[in-house]
Amino acid sequence: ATADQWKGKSIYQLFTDRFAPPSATAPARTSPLPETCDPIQQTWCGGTWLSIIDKLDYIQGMGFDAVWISPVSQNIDVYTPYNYAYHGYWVNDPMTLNPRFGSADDLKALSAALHARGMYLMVDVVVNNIPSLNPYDAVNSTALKLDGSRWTDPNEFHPQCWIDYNNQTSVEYCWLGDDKVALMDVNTENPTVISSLNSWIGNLTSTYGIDGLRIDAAKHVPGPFWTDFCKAGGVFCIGEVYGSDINFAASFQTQKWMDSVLGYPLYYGIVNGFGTPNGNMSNFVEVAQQTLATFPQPGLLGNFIENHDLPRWRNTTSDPQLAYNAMVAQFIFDGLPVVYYGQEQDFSHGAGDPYNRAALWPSNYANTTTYQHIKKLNDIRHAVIANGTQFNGKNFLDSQTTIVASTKNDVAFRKGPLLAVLTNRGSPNVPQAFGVPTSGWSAQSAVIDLLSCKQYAVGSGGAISVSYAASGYGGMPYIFVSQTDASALKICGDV
Ligand code: ABC
Ligand code: CA
Repeated sequence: ATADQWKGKSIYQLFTDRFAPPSATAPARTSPLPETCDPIQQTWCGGTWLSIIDKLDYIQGMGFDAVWISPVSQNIDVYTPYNYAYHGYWVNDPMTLNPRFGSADDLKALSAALHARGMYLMVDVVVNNIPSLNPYDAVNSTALKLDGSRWTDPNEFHPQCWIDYNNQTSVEYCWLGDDKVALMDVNTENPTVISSLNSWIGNLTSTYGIDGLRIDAAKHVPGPFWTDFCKAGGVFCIGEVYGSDINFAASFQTQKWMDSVLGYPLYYGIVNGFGTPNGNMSNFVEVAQQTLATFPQPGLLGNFIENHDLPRWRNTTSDPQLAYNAMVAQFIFDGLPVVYYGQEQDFSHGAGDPYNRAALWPSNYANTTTYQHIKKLNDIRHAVIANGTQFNGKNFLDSQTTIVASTKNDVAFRKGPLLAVLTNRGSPNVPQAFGVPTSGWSAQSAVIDLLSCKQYAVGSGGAISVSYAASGYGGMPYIFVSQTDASALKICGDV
């Protein structure tokens, strides 16, 4: 699928090994399986491509229409100082499927099951690096063959050096990882490497019906490599450009290296703004404005508040209302929401890798308040998109977010017909209010908050005011639409 077809999708990110256990319909491939799955053990918990199919109702029931799965290629299957390659990122041969997760038919079955539901499949791909346990002796042909590396000619790697993050040349040519598990840097300028990777990626997407690619470690490869790679893949490419630098991240779009990148800069803005009670809202506003001004297509960014490399949101911030506000920013701001499995279960165990990668099944896939909140946010997006609801002649997807008002604790932004009114005050009710002077709607008209389904009156000059004094409601987020739109959207029934 193209970038245009992805616009408006909403993505659920999962680790194949950790999302769903093998069951009667998706039998175990490795046995015996661990009884419990403790992430600290860093070993396989047994999830497979077939077991994902068993739980698609759970994902689709939350309103997602795309699933990003962890890498599908073969990994080193040996014990390392960081234990085992359950996460799938230690790819030693991109061109072979990882038998831990199933067969070619199983991956096709997953793709077909998603497509039957009108959902897209996104696959994580790792081409920058190949792991080695012998960093200082890794790049010789004997060692490479022993490691089962796809590349066996030393010229297919860059010489050993560890990355210096202050130097972009080093970021591109030196090695990720460390001397326990080195990630040898693939020579992505070598013509053999280029042509085999390009023909492989075209094959992979067509053979398995893959609709989009998440490009691992995108900033570690000279950008022009990706232009041809993504063209060969023939589908939407979204890169991982880990860091807060907006200009650098935006260059992937401006230089046309790939369609888009994950919204790392906005992530830091959301953390700064909503990650602590009374946090730094002006930082959120600044990052949001720069993001909108710098990316040619902010509507294609992948917006997240946690992932497999970062702390769980609830690990650093236990207040549920801060999480609900952060998620409204994640869903209503320009971009595609990307929710990391477990976010809907309020997983809080996880200050980082490997704790943030717990198995989902101990949650019993419960219908939590957060699951419902996410479902509501997805429903709202789907409804405004499907209805083509307009504001000033533009619909939701075609209009760019504008910051309408802000204080040191609050922010209001509009995207098309929706006005999000958010705060970082947190749960306690306080005798304070936030007035948005010009909501965009006319005085005396009525608006509906789609989250509470309550009606609010627009005051003189088009002002809307929300109070944080209501007992038990405190600092909840609001998503306003005009009453006319609300009745068309049906999110709140007949209003
Ligand atoms: C293993 C162990 C860990 C151990 C680690 C050293 O080795 O499991 O316990 O701590 C895979 C596995 C990991 C594994 C690694 C290494 O391989 O998943 O479990 O860790 O063996 C991608 C994937 C990631 C994957 C790889 C490798 C790449 O999402 O899961 O890891 O294929 C860098 C890369 C980024 C990479 C990330 C893990 O490391 O750029 O591609 N992710 C700075 C840099 C970033 C850097 C980040 C973390 O540090 O700028 O480039 O990411 O090292 C902000 C700044 C940022 C700054 C952050 C920390 O602070 O704005 O720039 O990021 O304020
Ligand atoms: Ca590289």
